[in-house]
Amino acid sequence: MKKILVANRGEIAIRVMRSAREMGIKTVAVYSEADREALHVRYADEAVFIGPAPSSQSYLVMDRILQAAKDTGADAIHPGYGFLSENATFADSVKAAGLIFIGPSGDSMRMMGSKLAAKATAERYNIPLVPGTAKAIESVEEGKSIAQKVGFPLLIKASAGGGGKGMRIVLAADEFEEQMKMAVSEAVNSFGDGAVFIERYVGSPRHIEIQVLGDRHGNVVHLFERECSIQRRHQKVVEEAPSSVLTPEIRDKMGACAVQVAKACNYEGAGTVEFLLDENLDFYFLEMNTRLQVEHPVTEYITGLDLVKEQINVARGEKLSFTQSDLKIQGHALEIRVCAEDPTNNFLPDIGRLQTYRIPQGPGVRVDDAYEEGMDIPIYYDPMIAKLIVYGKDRQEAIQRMIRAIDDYHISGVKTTLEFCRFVMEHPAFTGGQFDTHFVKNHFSPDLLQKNDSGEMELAAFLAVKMLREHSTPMQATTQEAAGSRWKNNRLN
Ligand code: MV4
Repeated sequence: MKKILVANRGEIAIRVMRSAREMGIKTVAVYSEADREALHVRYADEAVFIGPAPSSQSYLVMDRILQAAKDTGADAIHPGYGFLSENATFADSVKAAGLIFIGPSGDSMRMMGSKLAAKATAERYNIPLVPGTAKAIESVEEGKSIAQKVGFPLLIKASAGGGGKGMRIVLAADEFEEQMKMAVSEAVNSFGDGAVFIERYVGSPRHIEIQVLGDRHGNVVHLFERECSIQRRHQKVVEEAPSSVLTPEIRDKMGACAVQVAKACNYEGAGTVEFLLDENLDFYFLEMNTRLQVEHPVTEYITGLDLVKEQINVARGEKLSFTQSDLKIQGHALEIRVCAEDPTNNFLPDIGRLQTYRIPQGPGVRVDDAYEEGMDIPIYYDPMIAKLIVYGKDRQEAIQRMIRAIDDYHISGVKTTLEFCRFVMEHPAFTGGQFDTHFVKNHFSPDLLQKNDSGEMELAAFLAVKMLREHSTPMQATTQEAAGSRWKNNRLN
């Protein structure tokens, strides 16, 4: 493998290119009209323009991307996450064009893309599933009779859904028919596949996922778990590894189940097997994500591995260079997603220019981003500005380091989720490890931020200093920048 085209943008494109460069592999970026000045374009050895800003006309157009690979002589394509990363047709087309797809086969993706096929496969290997059905419900009558056995509340889920899409809760029998009809029509409209199934509703679950890695020779290992329970509307906000609740026994069992799921679909590359964990610490297989995930860095920190390098190695046909018993959890890692959203206004996306943008540094701090001060956040894509990842010898040190890193992160011009993430880090339910997927709904309200808005305090102090300087010694504080940096220095001294 000599040249990789990265079919993505933003932080993940740069993340992939960094590993490729360390391995002596050239990189090709693709970019849309909105990304002419983007950092992933500058970071790559070459870049190819692929179309207008909307991703449906650029990052999602398979032929454009395949043509760009052909034109630049790339011999492999890395899809990143999102966009075409879980598109089985794309994986097949890359292979058909004589290129290496850095990821699983189209067949593995198809099997796991169907939640029903995935559940049926897991069932054959005696992997625990939430009580319900691993078969499509054929009629309202059949559904009602299964619902009576499963009990209420229950969930109707779309087989082609995932990540929370196409899910409906049914609280009692008299709602079943209406909810099932809605679920089916939604599934047809959104996915072109009306197959639905039933699961008992787990009321207070934690979301735990296991990172797996497989090679072409049938070897599969797991790289332990990530806990992603702190989320909002299915958007993860905080991720950590290891989970604060898993015992070594549950971890081993869950890991073995995840490896089994991956083996059952001949999985090659990096993938993630998702589980729900209930209050009794019983776990249930939910689905498998057939891509590198946003939160992969926490796993990299606790295992010392570079997951992109591992993906590249197995895509070249190499055997995994380690076995399960070589792997050990070391320390604790946390990740927060720094998004251009206003946590005081229902997390409304905020666009605009990064007037100030300074990232935290120091031991155990990693920032995966694709922005510089002065850049605009484009409206066309994900509002994530950066991922802030920290590592510590234990969970407490990681939390304290995260708070320090958040305080060292300076962003102005757009509203961000930084202060909200700081709130999470200090909340007793989080520090005590007593939380589930309802954390944000149960513990957060915007007024809790405003009370403690150090950003606003800083701005007030900054303006006061600026006014003083402008009135007393105008030559010393000519720009906001200069006044701002003096204020920071004052504080440090
Ligand atoms: C569930 C559930 C409760 N019971 N299934 C949402 C995302 C998708 N992967 C599965 N999801 C859920 N499935 C049963 N039987 C609750 C959720 C769920 C959830 C899961 C993980 C992380 C966040 C979540 C937020 C709301 C609901």
